[in-house]
This record gives sequence, C-alpha cells and structure tokens, in this order.
Amino acid sequence: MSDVQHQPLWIADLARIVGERAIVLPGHEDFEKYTQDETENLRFCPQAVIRPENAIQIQQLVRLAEREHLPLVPRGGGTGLSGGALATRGGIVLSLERLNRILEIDEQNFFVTVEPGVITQTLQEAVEEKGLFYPPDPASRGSCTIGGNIAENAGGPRALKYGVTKDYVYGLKVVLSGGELATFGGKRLKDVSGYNMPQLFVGSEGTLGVVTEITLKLIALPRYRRTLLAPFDSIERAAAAVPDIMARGVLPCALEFLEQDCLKAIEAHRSMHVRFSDRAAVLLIEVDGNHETALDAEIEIIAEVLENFSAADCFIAETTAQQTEIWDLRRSAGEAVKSICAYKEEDTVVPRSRLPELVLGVHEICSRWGLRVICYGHAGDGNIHCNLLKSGLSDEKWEHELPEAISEIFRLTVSLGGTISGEHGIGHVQRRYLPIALSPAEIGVEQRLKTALDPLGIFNPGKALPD
Ligand code: LAC
Ligand code: ZN
Repeated sequence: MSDVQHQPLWIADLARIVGERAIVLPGHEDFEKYTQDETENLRFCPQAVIRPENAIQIQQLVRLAEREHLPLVPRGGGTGLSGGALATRGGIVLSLERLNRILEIDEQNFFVTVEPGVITQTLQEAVEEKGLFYPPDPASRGSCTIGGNIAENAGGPRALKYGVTKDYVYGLKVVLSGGELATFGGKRLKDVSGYNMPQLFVGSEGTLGVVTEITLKLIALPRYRRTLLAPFDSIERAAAAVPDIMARGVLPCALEFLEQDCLKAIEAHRSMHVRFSDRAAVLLIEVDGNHETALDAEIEIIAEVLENFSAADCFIAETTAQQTEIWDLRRSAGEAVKSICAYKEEDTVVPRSRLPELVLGVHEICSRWGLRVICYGHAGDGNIHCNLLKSGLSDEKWEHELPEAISEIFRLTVSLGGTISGEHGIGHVQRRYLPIALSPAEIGVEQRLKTALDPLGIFNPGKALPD
C-alpha cells in the first residue's frame, strides 16, 4: 500500500475486511493487469483491487460498497471479450482468483461444486480423471474461470452437442444487495420450488450479485473422438454445408468454420504451415461417443455430404497428437486475427440455416464500408465471430464509420432471426447496440430486475444494459 495520506477513508475499512495484503492499489506491481481484459485495447483504472478469500469477506465488502456508493466489479480470469470485468466507472475490482477450490466432485450424482475462481480447464481435467465430463470449452479455457464463464454464459465449440454454461449450472451461492448470502438451486436435476433463480444469474455479467459457489452438472466422459478438416473453394459452400450435415441426423460435438484469411493469420502468428490455408474456407468437424464403429459411420455420412459441396479432399486426424494440433490452431484463431492490427470483434449468432446469408452479408457490408473482415467461429451454432480490422483506414474513418458498419451488421443479424452476441456478452462495448436486438419493453424488464436486485446500483454498473 502506498501514499496513505491520499487514500480514501474506506481503504482502511477494506483492509480491515480482507487484510492489507489482499488490496492492490494504483502503483502496485500487479495493478496494471486488472485495468484490462482481452477486449480490444480498453483500459480502465479502479480505485482499488481486492482479492478476498471467502464469501464472508465478500458479504462485508458488499455492505461497504453500498455504504460508500462504490462500484463493485467482479472479475475472473480477465479473458472477457466485451469489457465486462473492467472498472468503467471506477470503484473496486473484486477479483475472485483466491476463491479457487474444487469443493466436491460427486461421482454418484454427477455434480461438481466449485468456487468461482477455478480455472475452467483445471476443473475439466479434475473431473475427467474420474471419467466425468464438463463440456463447455471456451477458447480461453486454460486461463478463464468458471465464475467468469457464468457471468458471460460462455460457450465454445462443444456447445453444438453439449450446450453452453447455462446448461450445466444447477446451484449458485450468491452475495446479494445488503450482503445477504443466498443459496439458489443445488444438486437437484429437478427443481420447481420457486423461480429458476440460478439461471437469472447466468449471463448477468456480475450486475445482480457476486457468485461465491457453483454447482455444475457433469456427464459421462465420451471415450472416443474423430476429427476432420474439410476444405472448400468458397465461404458460401462451407456455410451451406453446415445445415446439410445436421439434416443427415449426425450431431457433431463441434462444427467450426474458419475462412482463409483466418488460416493465414494463424499461419503468420504461429510461424508454421496451416493445412488448407490455400483454400477459401475450412470446416473443422468432430464427432465423439463411446463406440468407434459408430463414429466411423458418422464420419462417412459427413464425408458424403461434403462431397456434394465439392469438399472431397478432407483430412481426418489419425492420432490424438494430430487432433490436439488442430485444436491448438483453432484456439489460437482469436489471438492470431487480433495480432494483425487494431480490430473490433463482433459475436453474431443466427439460426444455423441462415449462416450463408450472415457470412456473405457481413462481407458485403464490410466491403461497402471499406473495412477488412475476417470471420471464424462456431458454424454449427450459427455463431460467427466477425473481426473488423482497421488495416489502411484513417483514425477518423475508423472512429466515425465503424459504429455505423457494426449497426448494419447487427441489423442484418437480427433480420435473420439472430442476435448481437452469442457467447461474448454485452458487457461494456456492446451496450450501445442492444436496442437493435431488444425492444424498449424488453430492456425495461431487465432494468427493473436490475433495480430490484441492486437498488443502490453497486454491482458492476454500466454493464449489460443501456443507461
Ligand atoms: C473463439 C472465441 C473468440 O471462438 O470465442 O475462439
Ligand atoms: Zn467463440
């Protein structure tokens, strides 16, 4: 701690709650990392960062924040893509990194109970050791946390077959306004004793309370996987193949789309050759299950469909190492595309049959605005990440015309039956566009819920909703 004379008086109260060593103030060597996340080049300074170690401390912190009218910004791994964990209005960043225990893996009932700061991949590996499976797999799973996944309702490639974070959240302990600790839901597959409260908090971006304990459903770990890469000569054909594969009754666990510029970006970023980077687009398709012969039959059906789209020269991974390599490359897509130049990433989602219209429409809009765009993402979910690149544009054009181009992309998305974010959230950066997706009545209901649960407006203000 530094410069005691210029510190607000409440810093001393914070220290009494969490201890001095759990407080990070401006100037501290760790402070900088809490001013940013993975969203473009945003930087917001809180007045303090605190790293509590239990729910009791968080209850006291909430009471202090309410008394002092201080924003309280919950933060997980800092991997967010919509600025949800940034202190855009100052106040306190509440890092949940020390609440990182796996409390129980219940092998009889297929539930795991964890604290919010557990890294997603750590949880996955712990349950997999017991033959169990927690499927949601955001690209950042090696550094994002379960708490952050709940805040943003994170998805990932396996959502197609297994669903997103919300589909696994059955119980939550939450510190509410007034510092009360509530337990919603639990290890129960069925529960209609009251509103479906756990789900209200999933995707609420820390705006309604602070989650301190989480009970997640698990399933049995599938034993085998087959992974295939299919090259295409046009992005339209790649997108059009997606609903046809599904129509044949096969449910892949992942069906990903990467266009050529994305493959080339990965190639440049990783300094290595990427298979099919000379083709217009690829689909990465994976099936999983417990019977190898059934998986081989599914791959054959998929290959038949692909042939109809002239994607005959597929590559089928023959070893686990090849599968791992394909997925490492896929997971690095975001980082690779963003390393090219200044960018803005959108997270469009439509019903999958409308995917060709979305992908072609986004390219058409961007070329009209003189913007370079690189698309990749979860084609099976109709969820495409569109990265708009500044490239040769002047600062002025980028600043003034970009929001217009984005609005046009979002209007197209909504007209196709989609919405403006599938898995990255509204957070700070998409708030201004929310009225394109939601009516005033719909936004009004959310605002009333927010006021009811957070009457003093301390929980992550300025996120998820327009003012
Ligand atoms: C991905 C992240 C950006 O799909 O959502 O790679
Ligand atoms: Zn994604």
